[in-house]
Amino acid sequence: MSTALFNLEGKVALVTGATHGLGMAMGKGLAKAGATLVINGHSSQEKIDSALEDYRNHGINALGYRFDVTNETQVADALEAIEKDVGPVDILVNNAGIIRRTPLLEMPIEEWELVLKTDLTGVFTMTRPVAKSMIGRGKGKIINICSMMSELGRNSVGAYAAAKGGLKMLTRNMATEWAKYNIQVNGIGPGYFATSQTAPIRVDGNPMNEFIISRTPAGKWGDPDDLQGATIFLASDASNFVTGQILYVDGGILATIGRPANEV
Ligand code: GCO
Repeated sequence: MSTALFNLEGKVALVTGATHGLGMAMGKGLAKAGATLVINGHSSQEKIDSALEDYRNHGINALGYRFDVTNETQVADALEAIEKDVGPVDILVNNAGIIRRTPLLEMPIEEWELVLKTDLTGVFTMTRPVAKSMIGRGKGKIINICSMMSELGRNSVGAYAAAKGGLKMLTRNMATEWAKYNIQVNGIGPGYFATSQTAPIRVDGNPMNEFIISRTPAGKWGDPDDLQGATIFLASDASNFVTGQILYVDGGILATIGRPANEV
């Protein structure tokens, strides 16, 4: 079988929130498949610079741009700079996101709005100008990073679940409206991965740690690099007739109701 289908040479791939964790792993995967990698970060230039050094240590000459995906002016300015530096974006991975773990009855409205704005509206504001440019070139790939919370609820992550549930449907509607322009829009739903975002619930003694390991048929937390295959597939010609799909990479969590603790 030819691997040309998965070859991303000549493609410019922008991954938002790619200074660490899942975003960095997916970025490295796209670069390994030949893409010119462009990363976004928001919190600090230092974080972007140290991430770029990490990429260089892996033989990847990525470019980094600091901007807020929810700010349309900053997005427009960044896309203009990216197009001048490396060309228009062919592959967009909307990974930037936050989580707040607060029960709904106690969640301040500001916290609710910040999570929905970053994790859902941020995809809308980041994607529209990129999609317009892709329409002009008659092709494009958009990958939205969803979650188990696109399907399942969990105590304390209500705003995040609302955003990720909404993102699943935004993905399907973008796919519906833009398929005629040869733009494929799909989602990846990571299960529970060992990242800084899950670190608070992945510590020994935290009941969530044991629960996730027992609830996941694979019996372990995912390694961020486990997302690279799905990302390359959805970014490549191998998925040219795949759109509006959410590919869950979750070690089997969504496939099962779980098992009793003492069942081997
Ligand atoms: C949590 C976790 C999850 C995971 C991921 C699962 O608190 O339950 O942080 O949200 O990060 O989104 O798909």
